[in-house]
Formats: sequence, structure tokens, C-alpha cells
Amino acid sequence: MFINLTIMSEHEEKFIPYQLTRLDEREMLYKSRIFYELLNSRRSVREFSSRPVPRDIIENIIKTASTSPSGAHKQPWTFCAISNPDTKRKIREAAEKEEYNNYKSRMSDSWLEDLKPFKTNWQKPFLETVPWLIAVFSRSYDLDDHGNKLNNYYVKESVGLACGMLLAAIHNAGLAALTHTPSPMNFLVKILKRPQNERPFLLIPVGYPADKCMVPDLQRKPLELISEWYE
Ligand code: IYR
Repeated sequence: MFINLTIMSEHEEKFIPYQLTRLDEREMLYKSRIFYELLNSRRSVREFSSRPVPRDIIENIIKTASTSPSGAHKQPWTFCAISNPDTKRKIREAAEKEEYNNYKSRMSDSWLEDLKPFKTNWQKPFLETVPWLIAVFSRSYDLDDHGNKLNNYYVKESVGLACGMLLAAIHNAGLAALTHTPSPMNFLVKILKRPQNERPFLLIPVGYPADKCMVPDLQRKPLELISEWYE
């Protein structure tokens, strides 16, 4: 029997030319420094303004996050964008219930000690104040049209990378965010009625910082402490 091995299977991706715009080294140095300075000015924020943020901006931010690389290009993430006041209230109430138990009994003394500089507690009013919450879910597997399980790979790494890009996009748009992890986060699955294959990954309030927003005076580790060079 004749089998034509050159026929592409229906799932196989075609290759297309990739043309990256060439920069000269001066431009590279300048752009890399400007981008570093932009991201170095990002801070996690816990005091937000209630000023609305147009949905189009949040859409662009989510599209940027989804440009992230992922295991076998499975894009194993769902970004739930929530502005509905009722849903935000339910999320705040459920998060505070968990956080109350965390701060009162589940967190170790050393953990509470490590958090002192951030002046956090179980109360999370910002979950209702902010115009948008982005609840990020990882998809441990996907389902085809017949309900068969399809594998995803390196799911945590992939979703972590996408969240990094999400935070950079938020900051680039002139907005502030917090990487919030009320723990456990299963209440998000219930409140947002997520399917069985999705796990909550991060809850990210997004908005303008409050007028008199303060952040802890933290320093970032210098290059010498975060890198080793093998030239
Ligand atoms: N999830 C809690 C506690 C908390 C834990 C860490 I690690 C932080 O960097 C910050 C807070 C809370 O959000 O308060």
C-alpha cells in the first residue's frame, strides 16, 4: 500500500518566517535600560482607588499575558475579569474568611514575622474597592469536543510566565496590581462556576492606586546577589 509520508496531519503547524526587527547595540542598550527602569518602578499595591478602568484596557492586558510561551503551546490558562460588584463582594467575603483562619491559626509564627514589614492582615477591602479583579486559573488538562482529556504540560511554569507578563502589561498601562493568594482559593471555582479542569492560580486586583497610597520601603537584590556569570 502506498503511504504518502509528506502529507501533513491536520494538527501539524506550518512554519512561517520569523523576522525580528534588528536593533543596533546602542539602541539595544537604551531600550533594555528603559524597560528595566519601567519594570523596576512597579510595586505591589494594597490601597486602590475605586476609579473605573475601561474594559478595553483590561482586554489588551489579558491579550498581552496570553502571548506568553507555554508547554507545547497549549496556553493552559483562563483569565476571569470581574467588575460585577456582587461577585467582588462574594469574593471578598470568602477570601476574608480564609485569611482570618490563616492569620489566627494556620500561619506559622515565623511566617507572620516575615510579613510584618508589609503590614498585612486578614482584612481585604481592596477586593471590593478595585474596578477589576483578574482571577487566573490554570487548566490541568483540556477537553476535546467529545469530552476526552487532552494533556497540558508544564502548567504551573506556563501560567506563572503568563502572570509575569500580565503584571508587566498592567504596570505598562499605568495601573497597579497585587499578586494576591488567599489560601485556599477553591472558593473562586465555586463563585465563578469554573469547570472541573481549572485550578485557581492567582487573584489579581487591578486599578489605580489610592490617592495617598503608601508602599513598604523595600530594596531589590543587586545584580551580584541574583546572578552568576560564566564568561
Ligand atoms: N495571603 C495572605 C498572607 C500573605 C502571604 C505572603 I508569602 C505575602 O507575601 C503576603 C501576604 C495575605 O494576602 O494577607
